[in-house]
Amino acid sequence: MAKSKYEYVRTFEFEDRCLQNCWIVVRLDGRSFHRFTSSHKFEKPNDKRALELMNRSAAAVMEEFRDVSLAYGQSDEYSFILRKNTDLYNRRQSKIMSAINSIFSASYVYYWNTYFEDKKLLYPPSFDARIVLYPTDQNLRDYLSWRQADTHINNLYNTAFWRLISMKGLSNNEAEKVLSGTVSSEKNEILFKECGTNYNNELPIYRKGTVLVRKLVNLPPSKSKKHVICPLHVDIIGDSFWEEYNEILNLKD
Ligand code: DGT
Ligand code: MG
Ligand code: MG
Ligand code: MG
Ligand code: MG
Repeated sequence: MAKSKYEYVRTFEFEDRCLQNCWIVVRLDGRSFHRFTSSHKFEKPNDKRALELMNRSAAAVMEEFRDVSLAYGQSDEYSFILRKNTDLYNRRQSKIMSAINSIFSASYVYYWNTYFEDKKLLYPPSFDARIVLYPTDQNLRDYLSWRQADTHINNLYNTAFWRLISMKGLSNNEAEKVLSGTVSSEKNEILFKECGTNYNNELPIYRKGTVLVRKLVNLPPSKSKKHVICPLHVDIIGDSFWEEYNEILNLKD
């Protein structure tokens, strides 16, 4: 077919293929969720329904793209890990990142009512996205450790902050003063002594965030096996998770 004289505009497009042999990490983060969570009166510091809605939306991404081998979420963010040798969209960054963001954002709206039956969505939520490439398995594990350590630091602070307000009647400023300059062990102690809360008894989904993995399960009648996406709220910093799910790092093709 003859080319039109307009065809040349394609030469303005640029090559944005992700470097080969690297883990591809796509991280989404809610845009201005400070405002979104307050407009929708999310429970503080954690709204379980909101976290489950995030997990459902992330599972939708994994249902669509088999090359997403793991996802990790906390607060208003989700990270998707694509296997090193994925060929998805010829590894084109903009395609991968925009498709994942779009599936996730549309799912967040689509499933809103499943999780917030009594709450109307007041305006369209949106997410930003970035792609980061990690060349080594250690880099990837350190990335995920960084996100889970962030979950811990924020959740310990937020739990102590809101308990001081709701159980001790402190003002926001007073609670902030009590916590300023404290290290983790001191926050644990304030929670225990002042608020009768053992931090370790808080829900794992709040303390650890959510890891989505694929598990092979038996389907009883036919004894066939099927991959299902499972949410876990476990430590991913230590070695035991990676030993149990060793196929995530060792997948060849
Ligand atoms: P950004 O990401 O720069 O567009 O701005 P934000 O406002 O989204 O800031 P970010 O992502 O650093 O912080 C997430 C906000 O979402 C933060 O204000 C706390 C809020 N948030 C996340 N999960 C929950 C929840 O379960 N309950 C409540 N009440 N707030 C939450
Ligand atoms: Mg942000
Ligand atoms: Mg945000
Ligand atoms: Mg965030
Ligand atoms: Mg098209």
